[in-house]
Amino acid sequence: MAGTTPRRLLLVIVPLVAVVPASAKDYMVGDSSGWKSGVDYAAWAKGKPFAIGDTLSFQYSSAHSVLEVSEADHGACSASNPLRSHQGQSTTIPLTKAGTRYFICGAPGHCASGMKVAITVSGGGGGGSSSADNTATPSGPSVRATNTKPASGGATTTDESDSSAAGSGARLAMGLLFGAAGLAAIMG
Ligand SMILES: [Cu+2]
Repeated sequence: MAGTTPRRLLLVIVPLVAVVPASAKDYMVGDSSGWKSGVDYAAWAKGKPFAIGDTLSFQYSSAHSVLEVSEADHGACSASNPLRSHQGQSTTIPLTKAGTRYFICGAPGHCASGMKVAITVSGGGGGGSSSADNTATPSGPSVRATNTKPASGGATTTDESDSSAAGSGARLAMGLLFGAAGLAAIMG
């Protein structure tokens, strides 16, 4: 009874991979410019899909620092009451929860000359509609699953009934079914 065809294996693997969210991303603040004066960090941060699990990486010279501050202190460039203070020319900030976090440089005048950035982290789980892979159906919290299913389904289930042009929900259900069946085949 070792009848596990390669196709079955594929059907198992694809759904499992599709469900796992895109791997955590590390954002180098300022990209190749790093953390220094004269960079427009608002422009840098704009539109970036910061998500829970991602990290910020600040790379800077010893002239600078990274202070996490309140929204008010970010707006006022006040370094006198930081929530957290980082030095050492390389600082990695894990984005552990949804919300906006504010960072400025603690060196006098640097925040005013642009060393300030606000990072808005979107909610975790399925809510990440701002992820890179929102192509067709921006409908529910399971956007990732439904989006990837038609592509993989069309590619792999050639001999199965490919007739269902109606509704990605049916395709999703089918995909899960095939996945479960394949899993059962492997387990059993
Ligand atoms: Cu600075």
